[in-house]
Amino acid sequence: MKSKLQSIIDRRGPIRNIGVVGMGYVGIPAAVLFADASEFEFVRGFQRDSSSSGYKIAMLNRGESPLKGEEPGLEELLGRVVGAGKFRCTPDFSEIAECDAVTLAIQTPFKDPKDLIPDFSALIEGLRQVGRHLTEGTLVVLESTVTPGTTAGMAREILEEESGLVAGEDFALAHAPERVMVGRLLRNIREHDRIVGGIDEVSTARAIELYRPVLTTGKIIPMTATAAEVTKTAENAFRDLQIAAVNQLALHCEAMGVNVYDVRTGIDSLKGEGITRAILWPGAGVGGHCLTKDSWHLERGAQVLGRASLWYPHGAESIFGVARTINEFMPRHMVHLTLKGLERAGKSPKGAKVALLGWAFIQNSDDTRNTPSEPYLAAMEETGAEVKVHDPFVESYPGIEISHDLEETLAGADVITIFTGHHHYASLDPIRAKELSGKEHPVIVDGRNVVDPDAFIRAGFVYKGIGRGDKNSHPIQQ
Ligand code: SAJ
Repeated sequence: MKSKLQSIIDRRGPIRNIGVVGMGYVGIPAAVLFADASEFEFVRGFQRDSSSSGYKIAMLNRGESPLKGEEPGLEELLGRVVGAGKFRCTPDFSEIAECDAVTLAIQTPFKDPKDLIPDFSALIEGLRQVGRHLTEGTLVVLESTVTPGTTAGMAREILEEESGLVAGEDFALAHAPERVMVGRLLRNIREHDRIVGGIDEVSTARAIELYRPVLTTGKIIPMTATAAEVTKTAENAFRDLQIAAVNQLALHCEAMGVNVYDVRTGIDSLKGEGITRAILWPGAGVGGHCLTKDSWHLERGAQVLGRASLWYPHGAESIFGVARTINEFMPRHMVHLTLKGLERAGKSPKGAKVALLGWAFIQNSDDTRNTPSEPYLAAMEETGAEVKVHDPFVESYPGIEISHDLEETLAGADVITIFTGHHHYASLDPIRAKELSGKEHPVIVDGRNVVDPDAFIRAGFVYKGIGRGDKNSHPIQQ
């Protein structure tokens, strides 16, 4: 016996008109790829005409991408679908009523991860807009990373409240989390496998119809909406955990007088079916907008959905929470290494000049979201140090002066701290750096294993490095 929803969908026919809500780094590539698929007739990009981002509407309709940074193929594809009349950006949400399928790609940051309350305000606004103009048989898909339970819970309630329709009976509802990375947006959507989770079988099937045409090598992985939410948050929680594990190992190696990178090479050599170790890289900290929040979304999901049935070994904290604590500790460990280095150089931190190299959260990028350099800078300034920041990729950052002149930043420095593994820093010359510092024993703190410790020690530096238990107590060369 066909469900009511299946009958409505059959009467409506195949998906032809698509709406994408949220013209950001997830929504724009998704919209142009739907528009480029011959299976679909027309795609609307919905964008609020707000003071901060309303400018995108006219830009997109001219075939210009408002996204920063290089996105191979995006502008050319955008120009093509706009020229072919298959894509248009609009602030008129009433046009949702024309769409057979609507996806929402709206950011879901945390106000303060500690209280586990995400800021869903933008997503809620988007859901209300969609709900107000929702028609029978439409498929609604959340692409944003959300706390497990949101699609079948809050999102469903808002859509039903605004539309007067019933999810799973009058309209289809699913979660298909984005897995895109800046710089490879189109490639990721086409080539990554796509998790597609409906609140019921009919919704899942309808969502598969929507996403299959844009995949090239990627396959569809169907599941329930809540399982899809757990998959997305957990795939990042697992990465955060892997990084925390090697950060913890680095701290142990420092204490045991061992080079963590030798240990890493040894562990990584264990290769073979089912025995390979996924050991990542220790470092000065974990930034970005994915790993710093997705573990908290997962934890909150377990707390809210799991409720009373959630149970850990007596008194234990969730391993994902512990991983976050370790990764958030690493910038403080960099402060500890800096202060220990200054102590060895016989210098007080008060008034010490620190050259902080790297403000982006990831190497060779200008992306500064949740950069671990920020807590380091704040903590060092609290000790009375004067910090100058250098980053070759970052144009500007509110309240922080970012220099693009490395020699100027190094001039007079008592400490050089490498926070981001930009390739520029690999060629840092110890002799020149010492000259520029003008100090007898300047300190270098390497947070990303970028420089050769012996070269700097020979030049008279006091060296400290994450995980470098073999070098952190070296004799100081006169
Ligand atoms: N980091 C380490 N050690 C490592 C790897 C990363 O300290 O071994 C640090 C980086 O310096 C950075 C932070 O962690 O500060 C995050 O790095 P990331 O490589 O995970 O980059 P993200 O945050 O952009 O993660 C994204 C995620 N993609 C999506 O959510 C769609 C993640 O799932 C991907 O695995 C990651 O990109 C990737 O592999 O590029």
